[in-house]
Amino acid sequence: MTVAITKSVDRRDLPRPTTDLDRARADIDRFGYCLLQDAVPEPLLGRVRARTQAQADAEKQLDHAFEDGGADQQWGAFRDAQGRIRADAFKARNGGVNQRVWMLANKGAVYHEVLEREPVLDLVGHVLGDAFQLSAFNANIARPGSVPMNLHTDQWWAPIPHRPDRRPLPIGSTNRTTFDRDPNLAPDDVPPMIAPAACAQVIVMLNDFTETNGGTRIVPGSHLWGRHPDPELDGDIETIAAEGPAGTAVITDGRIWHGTGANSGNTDRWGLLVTFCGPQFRPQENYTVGLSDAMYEAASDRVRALLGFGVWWAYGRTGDPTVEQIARRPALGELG
Ligand SMILES: O=C(O)CCC(=O)C(=O)O
Repeated sequence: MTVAITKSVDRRDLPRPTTDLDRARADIDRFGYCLLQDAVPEPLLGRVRARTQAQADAEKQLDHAFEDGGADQQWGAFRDAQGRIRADAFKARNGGVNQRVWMLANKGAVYHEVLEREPVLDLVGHVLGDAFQLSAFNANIARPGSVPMNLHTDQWWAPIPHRPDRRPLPIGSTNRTTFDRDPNLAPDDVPPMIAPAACAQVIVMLNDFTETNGGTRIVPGSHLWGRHPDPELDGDIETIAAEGPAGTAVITDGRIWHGTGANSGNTDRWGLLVTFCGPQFRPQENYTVGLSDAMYEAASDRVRALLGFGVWWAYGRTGDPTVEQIARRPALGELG
């Protein structure tokens, strides 16, 4: 599909930074994203930025940095053509330009404060409803010279509706590059039924995002097209850059086509990527295993629930299905 945005959407209507939650909800519904200004206000923003900078620098110094954004470092390309895992591929010495800092829920209590920002949770709830959990919490530092990230949705794994007379791709055979699609549909056809949003991403601008420094590229309205972007079909699709002042968050419906922009400027672009998913899905980061004792102790009940310690209609339990939150210890074992 090579639709120019201007064919389907008047650019003057596109989301702009706003603190008006009604406007933000309407933008998400219509365009698949909104720009929530002051999503993380000062002085919290400054503390988050300082912590992120210190963590990123230390990870780089210790050779723990994960570096993508080079021509051969597309995020998700974890295997080579033979299916072998590409250990060590995501390093500056192998062409990586950007830096990702993973699992921020473990890297400072200040990140838990970000998770408790009410207006952000309100808009995530607008996309996902009453219950949701954290799926991933990372930083993405887009550095000068990076290439654009491939367009993708954040719910490539979500099952899609299918006609009863067509056997769908089994859900366990779906992966980052292989999606189910009805062969009877032309690339430009929107299927009569599409899958709902199963996740929502919050991209917090730690410094100003601009087109030049790699502001997230978005295809407005694509959340309602019912398919994933395909590099062959959609290589020349028009995108816009999410731009806004530091502290603004891009809050997306998980079906929106998007990716990190190329940084063609000379300063870094600092963003937090906070992804939430419905309670029935598997989060990207496994907090129940990976969270440190210190960060577990520091977390409020609400943050613990977001981190997967909450039990949702008996899912996530370690024993008794009526408990609200699981304990951080082994469940009852062999007796008698
Ligand atoms: O860094 C960005 O602007 C977006 C990154 C992104 O879309 C992702 O990592 O899934």
